Amino acid sequence: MEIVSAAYIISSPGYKDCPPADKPEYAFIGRSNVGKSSLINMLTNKKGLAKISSTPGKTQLLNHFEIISSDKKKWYLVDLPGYGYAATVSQKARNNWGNMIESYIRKRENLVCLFVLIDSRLPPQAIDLEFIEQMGEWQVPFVLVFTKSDKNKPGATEKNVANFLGVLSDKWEESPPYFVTSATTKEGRKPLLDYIGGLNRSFTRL
Ligand SMILES: Nc1nc2c(ncn2[C@@H]2O[C@H](COP(=O)(O)OP(=O)(O)O)[C@@H](O)[C@H]2O)c(=O)[nH]1
Ligand SMILES: [Mg+2]
Repeated sequence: MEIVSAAYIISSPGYKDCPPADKPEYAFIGRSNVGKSSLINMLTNKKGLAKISSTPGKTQLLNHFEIISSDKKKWYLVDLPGYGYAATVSQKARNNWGNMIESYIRKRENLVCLFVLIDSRLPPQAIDLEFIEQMGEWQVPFVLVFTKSDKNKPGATEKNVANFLGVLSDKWEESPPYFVTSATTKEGRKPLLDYIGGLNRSFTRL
């Protein structure tokens, strides 16, 4: 599958404000700066499509992009506001984030797959493990995407991925599906698009 066109639609303050839930939807979440916006630009081959923010945790909006792919399907990509804030972000803003993300993730009917982005350079981080734990409690399936693989020395990505999956296996019977990506080298682009293409084929109209 290849992306034919990608367009920014709207930024919504909450799930109720999102565009009609009439197409399959894929959302990206993860720590601020993990590479969510860069991944969307890499997948769509459009450099400025999702804004690459230099002020982590500032934007608290759900950003919808409408995609048309070579198989003539229409679907949404969503750039979600990240977790893990600068110290300057207030408790109120953190609670807002939590409420907004919980309603979006648990109520958005057309959400086919939640991609949780993890920095491939780091050992397992508590903040990511906590978020994943929360997905378990909500019984929301997810897929992992290990980002920024271009920044690793040979072997380091594999080691960090294995460590991360190892920690998850203490609590989960099955490992989640995962991808390794780089917005710079475009590693992982085709596997990720093909995965979405497969899910789009099995999406039944709401
Ligand atoms: N080398 C490299 N840098 C990346 C990659 N993905 C993101 N970045 C950089 O990491 C920073 C944060 O990226 P951004 O997409 O804004 O992260 P977001 O906050 O999760 O949306 C930016 O400076 C990006 O250029 C990647 O795959 N490789
Ligand atoms: Mg971003």
